[in-house]
Amino acid sequence: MGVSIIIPYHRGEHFLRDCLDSIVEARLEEYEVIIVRDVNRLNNVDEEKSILQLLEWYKTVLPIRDFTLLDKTGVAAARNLGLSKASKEYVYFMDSDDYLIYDGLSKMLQVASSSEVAVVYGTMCLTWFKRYTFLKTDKQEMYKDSKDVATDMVKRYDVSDVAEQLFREEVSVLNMLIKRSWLEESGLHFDEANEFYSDLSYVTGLLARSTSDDTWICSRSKTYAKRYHNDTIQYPSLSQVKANNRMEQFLDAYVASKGYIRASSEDLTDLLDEYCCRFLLQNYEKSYHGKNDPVLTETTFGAYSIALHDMNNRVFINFNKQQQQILMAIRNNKQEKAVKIANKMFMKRKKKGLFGNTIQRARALDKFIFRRLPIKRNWVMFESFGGKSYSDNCKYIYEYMLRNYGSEYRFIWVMRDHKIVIPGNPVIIKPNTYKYLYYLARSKFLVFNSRQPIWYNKRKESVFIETWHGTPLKKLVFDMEDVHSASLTHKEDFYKVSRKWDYLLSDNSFSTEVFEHAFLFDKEKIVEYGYPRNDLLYADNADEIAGFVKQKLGIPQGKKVILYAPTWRDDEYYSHGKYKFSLAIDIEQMKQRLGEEYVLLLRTHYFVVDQVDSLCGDGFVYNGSRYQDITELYLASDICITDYSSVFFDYANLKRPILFFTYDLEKYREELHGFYINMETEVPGPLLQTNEDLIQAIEHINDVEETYKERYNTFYNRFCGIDDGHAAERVVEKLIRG
Ligand code: C2G
Repeated sequence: MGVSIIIPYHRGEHFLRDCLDSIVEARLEEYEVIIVRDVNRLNNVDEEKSILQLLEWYKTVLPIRDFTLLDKTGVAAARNLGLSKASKEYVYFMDSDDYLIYDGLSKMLQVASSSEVAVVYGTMCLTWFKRYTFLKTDKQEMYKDSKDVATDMVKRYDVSDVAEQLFREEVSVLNMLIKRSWLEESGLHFDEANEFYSDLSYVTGLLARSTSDDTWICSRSKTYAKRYHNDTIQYPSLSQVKANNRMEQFLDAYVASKGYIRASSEDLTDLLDEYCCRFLLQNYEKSYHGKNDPVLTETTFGAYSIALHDMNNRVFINFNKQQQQILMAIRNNKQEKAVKIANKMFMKRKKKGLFGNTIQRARALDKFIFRRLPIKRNWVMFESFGGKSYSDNCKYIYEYMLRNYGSEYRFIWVMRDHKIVIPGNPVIIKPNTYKYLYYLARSKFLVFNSRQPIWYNKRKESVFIETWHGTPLKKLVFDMEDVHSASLTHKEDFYKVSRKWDYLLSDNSFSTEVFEHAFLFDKEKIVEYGYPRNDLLYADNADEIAGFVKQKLGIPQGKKVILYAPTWRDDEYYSHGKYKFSLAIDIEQMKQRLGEEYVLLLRTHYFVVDQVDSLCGDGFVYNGSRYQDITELYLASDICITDYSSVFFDYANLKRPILFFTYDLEKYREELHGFYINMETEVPGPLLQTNEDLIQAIEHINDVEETYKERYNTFYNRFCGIDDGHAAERVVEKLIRG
């Protein structure tokens, strides 16, 4: 009793690795893995080389047979070729971006071996995450070693029950263990002309050919993880591909499916017809609204009309009144009427949005009023960390403009807190208000340091300067495999938002390179001028500023300052964008051993919402978290402790000692983010795991400096080489005045 696992592959090595790893660990006995590569869809030769290497490696642990689709393309052709090569008693289709859950498939095989079964089909689990993350979440524990085969698996179905279950969800051939001889007798093939919906006619064909002697068994526990893709830009799944021929393709699959069903099988006919109506309703409205959406041509509309004509009236009862009206209009070939009803439904929803939803209302206001007003050539709008502070690159670009061209411009600052004092008397507005929209629409120059709202519609005449907020250590956007903390559509959203940036500021050539792949950003638009926020670190009056900052924070001038500025942790949060803070430093110990000479200045990341006031006030710990600008805190400090924050790239400009408190390095690197540089060998200071290590390093800070001198210099030259105190000047003179 063996199984041929058939996997079509065209792109996405990281997906395939997960898929094959899951087979390695599935505890299968007799099996073969048939991989059919669709080489016509590869991006380049390197991709080809790399996948061949990968397969060579996996061949050492798996019985892989690989084949290539030469003159054909598409998942249907790949599956047909795979089927023709299969040699085991059962076949099982997988997609290369999915993976098996534990030993589910081997249990399905045990069930198959115990009786004469045509098909054993498992239950799917839909997930956004890679296998590692999926298996780590507690919830998945329940699938592990789940019950024994007898209680867990064996549920016999008659074919109409199976059909009902499949048509209620999605008709797919995935996760079905099918007897090969039975399949061959059926003479079915996947329709190679159908790019998106070849599963429909194939599965309907299987159902239609099943007799009451053919047993189907369903597994109740989940055996297969089907992945959604959060990178729809580089790796869209078949269902995420934007294509305008979907309506035709679905209709072809529907017609072919209908051809397989025997006249007597009314149940199956109804299920298929209802499935078709649902597809039509879901896609009909889109077909005349969006740019990349499916198109419904007149001919196809006519063909759908004929299809609906042949359906039994009882099918329509399952839809609501308005849906029925649309279906009837299509059935009667009345295109105008169908559009009118669909539009009415659309407007009803819009109207609800217009009066009940702030974003919809804002959009309408922007479109119909603000964007029709002329753009103001001398208005410059600044936003730092979503309006959370007066800080970062934006602050220094603003202050340079204020000093040199103050009278020529009108400045607008986005600030959540109106009480923060900003020099130069700019217009202060709150984010996401009508005023915000108004200034966004009318300002010629927009200077931001993080993302602007996704709904922002840039005007051609405006200039959007994205200054970003740090040299990247942690992997960003398209270089991250899974996105844990942001929205699941983070990659697509980021892509859309970043297409509106005219310039992206970079601090060094390393960042430029990273931005190119992490943001899929055009190098031509990246300006490598250094960071304006680091200008202050080269100021002539740096000592004076340091004294002033200490005074403002109440730190005795005679004390040295240890700045502790960690980053945020993706898995420690209250809700999206609201992160927790847990202090890993033993303050009492540190105070006892270092309190004579030092104070500790705590600075939490701007995502963190926990207040640290309760930890301060004993003359040793000071709160720097409400301080607007961290660059001023750098100046006031003598040593910086950080972890995976981009803080150290900037701090290194001062050439003062940096300690890395990396007590959760493995977790952070492996699970949460991944890094661009090697922390062990490239950062300009020691990686310390415990409180004792930290204290000892500070007690012997001169030795630490000596040990890391050479590495610090290399680091400085690589990352701080452009910063010279004139970055703001370069931005303003070249991008705003130039
Ligand atoms: N920051 C701060 N206080 C901290 C940590 C960070 O004020 N305790 C500021 C610093 O200016 C830092 C910036 O926020 O450079 C970005 O913080 P990171 O910790 O690097 O994290 P993140 O916001 O995820 O940005 O390319 C940079 C990445 O996008 C990282």
